[in-house]
Amino acid sequence: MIVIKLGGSVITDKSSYRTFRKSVVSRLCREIKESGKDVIVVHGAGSFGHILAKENRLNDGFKDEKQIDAVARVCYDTRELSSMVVECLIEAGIPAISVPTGSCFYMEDRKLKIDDDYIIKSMLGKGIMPVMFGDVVQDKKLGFAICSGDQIVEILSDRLDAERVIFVSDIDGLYTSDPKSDPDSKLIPTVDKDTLNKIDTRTSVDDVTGGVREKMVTMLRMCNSKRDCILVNGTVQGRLLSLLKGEEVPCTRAKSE
Ligand code: IP8
Repeated sequence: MIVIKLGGSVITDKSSYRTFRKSVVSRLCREIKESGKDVIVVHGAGSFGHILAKENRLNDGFKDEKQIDAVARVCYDTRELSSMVVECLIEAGIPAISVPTGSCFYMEDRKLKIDDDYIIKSMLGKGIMPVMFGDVVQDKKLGFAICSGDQIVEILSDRLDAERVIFVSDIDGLYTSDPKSDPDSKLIPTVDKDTLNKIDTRTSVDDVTGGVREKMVTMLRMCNSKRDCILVNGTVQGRLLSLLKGEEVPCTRAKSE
């Protein structure tokens, strides 16, 4: 099983509220289908989640009544986004069902809990892809909190014993500095804890669940001798497909100790 996270930066325009990149998502879904691999997709929230979540400090948990409208709005927006992603999967010939994280599961102090994975495994057993996504989730300690798609990826990879995890983003991988502002920055093909500590991974885009550094830390935590963890650019046509086919592509791989 391969777990693929379609990042918010690739499926939406993160700087513009509720802007879905339909043609990019359709192409990525076709690439997944064409690879013939056993894949489960998780997606981020992008501009369908982060803008309002940040404005209303939803990741701080319940602080005042004024946040409640925003909780409902963000849940509405992320569900709409997920329906659009699932539509692209179905159009590509992949039967998929959106499984809203905040409607099916809960959190405890910002940690996602999936006590019962029957829904997920039952769909998979029937050849249906359950699609989970970054969402506002009810939290037993904080009232509610933001669950990032990365957290979901981490849990699913363990539960489904994934041999590979691919984070699809809008950059080729991890760079020595921000490639959007520094023309001399270089792609790092393999990253370990030491390399990560030495580089500058600040990003300019607002993100309530962390940027590239957080992603790398997650990737390093998830990879092991049996599980590969890779960050790849999904905005380049055919790159995900090549990676899935086992070809060499520009990307960053997390290296286990
Ligand atoms: O885009 C964040 O999920 P992510 C979810 O995977 C919300 O970090 C609602 C901001």
